[in-house]
Amino acid sequence: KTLGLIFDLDGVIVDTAKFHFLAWKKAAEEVGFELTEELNEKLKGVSRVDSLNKILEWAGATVSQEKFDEMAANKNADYLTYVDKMTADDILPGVESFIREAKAKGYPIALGSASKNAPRILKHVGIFDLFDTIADGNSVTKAKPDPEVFQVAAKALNVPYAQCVVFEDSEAGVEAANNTNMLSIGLGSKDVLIEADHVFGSFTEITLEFIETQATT
Ligand code: B16
Ligand code: MG
Repeated sequence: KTLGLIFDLDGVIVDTAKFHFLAWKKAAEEVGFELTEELNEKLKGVSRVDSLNKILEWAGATVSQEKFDEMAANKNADYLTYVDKMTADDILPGVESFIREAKAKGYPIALGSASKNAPRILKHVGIFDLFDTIADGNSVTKAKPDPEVFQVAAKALNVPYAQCVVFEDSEAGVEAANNTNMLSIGLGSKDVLIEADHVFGSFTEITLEFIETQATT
């Protein structure tokens, strides 16, 4: 039976969280708030609009819709200056070879990310062509932990939800996968990703054989 493999982007394929952090930190300064790395953790996997709403809430600030849109646009422009400097060296260890091996075995591959910049990032690091479909912030209306983004990916791959495997670094993403009966593989800390079916520190520790056994039993 076939398996659909769905990969999150930030934290799974590349570490763009550090660039989001720098850009949000600058945006937060505009409303007199200092964004810490600890608070930045809460922005992982969260959409651009929801991230700005959280920051304004932490800052105790209210802004007009016009200012809100301007802040979000400036943050994104700032973020893209970092993205545009990315190269193949920014791909996280082990993930590209894992995808290539899975592709060689005929498994369909999808991206399932909250980012609206996903195609641009994948093209920058040179692996856009490895994906059969891209489900991202432009394809959905509901954010993780709603499973919409993974369901859109599975439908495009034409694989039943129960035969899909999701690779995620965020709690919301793991929850989203679990909410639609997909196998959830966490990338990160076992203490944080407690809901994941399995957790690994990095892709260098994951074998395709292990995923095949877990997904078919
Ligand atoms: P953009 P993922 C998420 O990516 C990031 O983790 C999150 O910090 C970011 O706000 C979100 O994408 C939206 O990104 O501003 O580029 O549309 O982990 O879902 O791949
Ligand atoms: Mg992520």
